[in-house]
Amino acid sequence: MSLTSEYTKKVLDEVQYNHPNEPEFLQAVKEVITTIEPAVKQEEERYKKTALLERLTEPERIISFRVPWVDDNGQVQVNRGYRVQFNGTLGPYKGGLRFHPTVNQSIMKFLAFEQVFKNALTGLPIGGGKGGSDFDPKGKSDNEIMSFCQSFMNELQKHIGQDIDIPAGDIGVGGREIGFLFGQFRRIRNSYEAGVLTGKGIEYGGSLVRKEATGYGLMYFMREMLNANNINLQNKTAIISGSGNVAIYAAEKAMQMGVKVIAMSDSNGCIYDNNGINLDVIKKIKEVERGRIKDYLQSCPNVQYYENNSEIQAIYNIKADIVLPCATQNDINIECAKRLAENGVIAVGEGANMPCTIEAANYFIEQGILLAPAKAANAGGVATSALEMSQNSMRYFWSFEEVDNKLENIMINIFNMCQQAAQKYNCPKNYIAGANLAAFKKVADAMIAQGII
Ligand code: NDP
Ligand code: 2IT
Repeated sequence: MSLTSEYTKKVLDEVQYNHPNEPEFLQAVKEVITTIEPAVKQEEERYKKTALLERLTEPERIISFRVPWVDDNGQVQVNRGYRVQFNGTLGPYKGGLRFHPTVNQSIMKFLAFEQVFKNALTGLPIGGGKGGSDFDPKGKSDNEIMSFCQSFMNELQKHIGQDIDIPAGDIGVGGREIGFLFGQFRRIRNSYEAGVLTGKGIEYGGSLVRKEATGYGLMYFMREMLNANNINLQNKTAIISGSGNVAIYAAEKAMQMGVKVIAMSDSNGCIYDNNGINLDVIKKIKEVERGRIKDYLQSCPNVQYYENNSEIQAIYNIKADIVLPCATQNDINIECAKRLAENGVIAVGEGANMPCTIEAANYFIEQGILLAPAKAANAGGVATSALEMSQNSMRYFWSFEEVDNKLENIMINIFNMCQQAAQKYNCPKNYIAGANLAAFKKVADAMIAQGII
């Protein structure tokens, strides 16, 4: 798809010129600008005059800081921390923290940029932000994780608050890390500001269903998308990349919906069990032992394990009806997309953020393979984070069923918004365009209402 408006072309050129070393950020911006162009054209003069797209693609603030900490050998280590406060028009900045050695400014900016649109789709009052560090939690002791989290929070606490910016988890940040971060925040501030972080433990202000929310929400969205195309999930097979928080609870809900999950992975390789994966074993390995997916063979020796050793990750060679990329960005490139299409995939649901390259996503749409886009399909996590904030403000909590019902309704609404926007702009099965158009309209209107900020 090429741009036809002078204004969108100019903005995209400028972003490319200004950030040549930020490929992930450029990719995310390019996808949004190309798909929202029809809406931009309708109000081009107004957007141009108010530099709406220039403001939309420039973060309000980027914070980057040193994180020194002491390892178990007494050696001082230094990492880099970030918080990108991208757009606070709809509410306080909201978005996760990622701890992974690949973290850099480009990845932080792409994630924060996407979060602005995702959060708009939830319909809840949250702006978009993201943060994290190049710290690698793998192989670290609990003591090292705590030492790092405390040092990270010593700096981050200057920039967050329940009405300012509310971090949560992402890759490498789960309940354990949020606990250490919250403890340090509380200690420094000497105040119990429960709503400053989400994904907290249930015993100290966390919400039921937050742990499950991204994966469950993904499957609620998938069900709606498939229903709208007269396809039933029952008895379909699925492969799920990753075996972390999103992958595990996508698998759990998929199984509850009658789907047979036959493969899951981590960055080393995948397990394949044609009889269906035993999720209890995966939970034990990943949530309790923090082990590798290969360890699955110790409990279930008769399954296949394939190491990743080529451009296409091993899991994507397995034939299935449904593919749920739930690991990381750009997992599925064009070669991988073609392989999946050859294998007869019906639908792809993006649990991870930007797991498909632009070429791969366009290829799926051209081939009539249904694609549930990340900004919409994985919004259940942040939506439930916003429900956690509501409960913290009320100093109250809801039951599992109450939160789950709210989550389900939010995901149904998000699907309907994507579908309606896609229809309105004449691209009926392009839910990426639908998601971006619906979210853009909301953020743009609010930005204009708030003046030149
Ligand atoms: P976790 O840390 O719990 O799990 C990440 C999983 O992805 C692990 O299995 C990990 O394998 C795999 N993975 C990570 N990086 C790579 C890589 N470079 N190559 C191959 N595999 C990799 O993270 P989450 O489940 O929370 O997050 C997964 C995705 O979902 C991310 O894209 C995240 O941004 C997105 N997301 C998360 C939400 C949440 O609420 N947590 C909400 C919305 C989106 P290994 O152990 O080998 O590294
Ligand atoms: O990418 C995401 O939406 C998340 N990691 C969840 C963010 C949140 O604030 O719950």
